[in-house]
Amino acid sequence: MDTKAQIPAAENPLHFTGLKLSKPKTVAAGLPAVMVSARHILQEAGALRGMKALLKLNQKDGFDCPSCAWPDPDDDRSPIAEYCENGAKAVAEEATQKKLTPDFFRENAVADLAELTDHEIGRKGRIAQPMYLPAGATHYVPISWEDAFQKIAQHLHALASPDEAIFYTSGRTSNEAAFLYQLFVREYGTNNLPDCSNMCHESSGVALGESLGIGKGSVTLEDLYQAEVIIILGQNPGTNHPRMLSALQRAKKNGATIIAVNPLPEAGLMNFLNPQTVKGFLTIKTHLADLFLQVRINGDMALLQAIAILLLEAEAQQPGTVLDQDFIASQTSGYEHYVQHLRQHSLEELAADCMVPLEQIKLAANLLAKKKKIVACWAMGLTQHKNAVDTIKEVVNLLLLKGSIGKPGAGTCPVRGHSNVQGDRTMGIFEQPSPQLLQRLEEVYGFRPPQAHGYDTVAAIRAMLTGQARVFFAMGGNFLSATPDTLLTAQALRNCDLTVHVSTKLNRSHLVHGKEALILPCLGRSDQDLQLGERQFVTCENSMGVIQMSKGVLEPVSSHLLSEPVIVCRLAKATLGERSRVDWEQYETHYDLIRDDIEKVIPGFDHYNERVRHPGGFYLPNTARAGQFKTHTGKANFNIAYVNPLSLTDDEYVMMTIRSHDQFNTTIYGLDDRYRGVYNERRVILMNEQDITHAGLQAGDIVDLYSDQDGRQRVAQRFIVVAYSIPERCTATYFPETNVLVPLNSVADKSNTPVSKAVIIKIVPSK
Ligand SMILES: Nc1nc2c(c(=O)[nH]1)N[C@H]1C(S)=C(S)[C@@H](COP(=O)(O)OP(=O)(O)OC[C@H]3O[C@@H](n4cnc5c(=O)[nH]c(N)nc54)[C@H](O)[C@@H]3O)O[C@H]1N2
Ligand SMILES: Nc1nc2c(c(=O)[nH]1)N[C@H]1C(S)=C(S)[C@@H](COP(=O)(O)OP(=O)(O)OC[C@H]3O[C@@H](n4cnc5c(=O)[nH]c(N)nc54)[C@H](O)[C@@H]3O)O[C@H]1N2
Ligand code: SF4
Ligand SMILES: [Mo]
Repeated sequence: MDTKAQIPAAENPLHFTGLKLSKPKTVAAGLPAVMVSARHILQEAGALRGMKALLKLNQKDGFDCPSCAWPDPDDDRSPIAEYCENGAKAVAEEATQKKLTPDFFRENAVADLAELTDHEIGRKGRIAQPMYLPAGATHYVPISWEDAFQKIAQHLHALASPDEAIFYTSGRTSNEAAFLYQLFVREYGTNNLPDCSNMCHESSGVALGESLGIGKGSVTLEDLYQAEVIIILGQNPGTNHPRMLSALQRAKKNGATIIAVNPLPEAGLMNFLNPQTVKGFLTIKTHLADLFLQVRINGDMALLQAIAILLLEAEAQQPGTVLDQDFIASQTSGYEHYVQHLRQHSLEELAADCMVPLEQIKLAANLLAKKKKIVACWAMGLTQHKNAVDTIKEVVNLLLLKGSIGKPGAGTCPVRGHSNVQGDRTMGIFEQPSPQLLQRLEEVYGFRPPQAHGYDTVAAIRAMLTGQARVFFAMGGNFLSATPDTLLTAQALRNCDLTVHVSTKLNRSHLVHGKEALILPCLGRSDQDLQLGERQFVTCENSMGVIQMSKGVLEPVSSHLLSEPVIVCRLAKATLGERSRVDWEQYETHYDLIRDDIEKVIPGFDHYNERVRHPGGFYLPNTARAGQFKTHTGKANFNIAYVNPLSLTDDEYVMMTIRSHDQFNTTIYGLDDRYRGVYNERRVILMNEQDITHAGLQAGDIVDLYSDQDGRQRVAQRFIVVAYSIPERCTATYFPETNVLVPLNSVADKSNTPVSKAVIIKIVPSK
């Protein structure tokens, strides 16, 4: 095996960048956030181009923020700054004026580029024209679009079955591109449509689908504003959904109580200085969490069960005042069984298990007892665990006890990651399509889509490893770095005959490639998209099910870029030719025509072209929001699950892989994690002070991390020990540096999501 390319590609260069530490912050945003936004914009896009983009970011006639999926306000928006620091960084990253010309690829061998850190790779600029890596070659060379599509078509035709190809999607892809992409892939003949959701909120989709009959959250922003209690579990909104803090601030002003559940006292959960208000500028902060429960990693289920027991006890003491008995009787199924199940547990055991003092759990139960309008928000801290589906159902159990679903001010709020990951799924990017979707495609287009389910992300890696899949095509994303078990994924990609990436920026997946490889450069969200001289817009669905238009404003950095919808149309024409029943050519001419057909296939999009032109867009129908539960029982289902106590040997720790403040997934904007007080370094492991002493270590020591959960030894070398406020036996490192330690076969039950928040590791001083 080619070890030279493999080690840096998989593990990143092992040198340090110079750690500096400060006290972790207890307040998020404020002036530093404004300063950092300005710095990124000026450095990358320049003042004029940067301002042009920022003034249209999240405006009703502008473009949707390419960063997270947090919704824009339905009502008034600030005309000059309807975004946060990390939205600005995402725009700076995309709007950069630097570009990678053919000269760049001529001067830099693939193996040399793989030696750079992700941060350095990202700094290089936008990809400016299609590039091709011939078999055995060391450098990418320019290729025409036409030849690129022909090459892909030849490879796809050469496969023994369409199921030997894999078509991945990352969640930035617009509804229009996603719809065409799944249409092409299904007409070609496979359901191999894994996506980033498989690593992200899949567990939420499964849990909510089974318990409430719809795999999406039920609340709107208005519900958050009206909530009496908001519980935030396993989420770091200050970094990953910063404008959620403005919504929380508004909810607090209306009287809401906030309970935060997290192993880390994240600054964004504690206090907020809103840089868009006078008070924020005068450094008058809003206190956010009224109660912070510092749960151990994956202690959430035990905590939630303990709270439920306390609520049942309170109801027994004052019947009819704590639980919503009418709702439970008329709308739910499985209550009796659930109560019996809870009776088998003792509060003391559950408290010990989640490592939250019983007194604090009682405070939480008291805050909930007399309240009727509760919203539960969560993200990766719940979804990326072995028992994630059951833990999320436990959150639902709590809401059901309180009748807190399907009414104003209450419900589920799984906060989505990528800006259009929810929309991509709505458009049919799913390896397990519903029979209804397949039937509609057949009725509208007249071809019979494949019926068998395809590969999700983990299954796709396995299929490439065993040679069952030979062509890998990615619509965005960075598959190598985002997936678990980096060395195995590298091997999987190298096994392919061809890897293709539709991308805006260079990333590691272009450098760890199949025998041949292609990079197809596309327009980003902020770029103007002209077809036949007319400016086009695309549409996205945010975390609360609002469909909105997005119209880029910037001059593209290169005239060779194509939009994602156009790339799909041309690829489909090259691959399917005369055989296709779809008029791909017309879709390229005007995106209204794509939307007309989405309306025919996907429910909820009536009068799509008309309604999406209304400022602010429209809400998709949501059965759980409307209080209807389309489950197999026809009711909202209580779920029964057993807590898994943490069992570790003396030298083992649980590691969660989390995001720093200066990254968007595998895109590394900078080396600081400002709120946590970690500067200029990503190779750190956050540890409890007692554990550091117990392990015979000292803060500042350099350690190697080992994981051998399944007998296969994995190592991530050279991390600096940082003492941090985190429960004992729990540790934290940054994704993607430690993905090399996440076992491919360590996945969540039912959702098959890699368990990236609970990797069992050993910590050994570096030699
Ligand atoms: N700036 C920026 N924004 C982003 C992203 C980004 O990388 N950068 N990524 C986007 C994407 S795709 C996503 S999915 C979201 C991710 O948003 P988050 O889910 O907020 O991201 P993570 O950093 O993975 O943080 C997980 C949080 O859960 C906590 N946690 C970990 N394990 C547990 C546990 O067992 N129980 C509890 N209660 N808490 C736990 C961690 O301490 C951390 O605070 O953000 C989106 N937005
Ligand atoms: N250990 C660990 N692993 C994780 C996670 C974790 O918490 N811990 N989180 C998981 C989660 S939640 C997610 S969502 C996945 C993310 O997995 P991915 O979505 O695959 O990864 P990203 O880093 O978001 O992808 C970034 C790349 O997308 C490309 N890109 C950016 N914008 C565009 C665009 O507009 N169009 C196109 N075509 N390409 C574009 C750029 O080339 C950029 O390099 O990672 C998962 N992996
Ligand atoms: S909260 Fe998310 S979507 Fe909104 S501006 Fe910030 S990064 Fe963009
Ligand atoms: Mo995500």
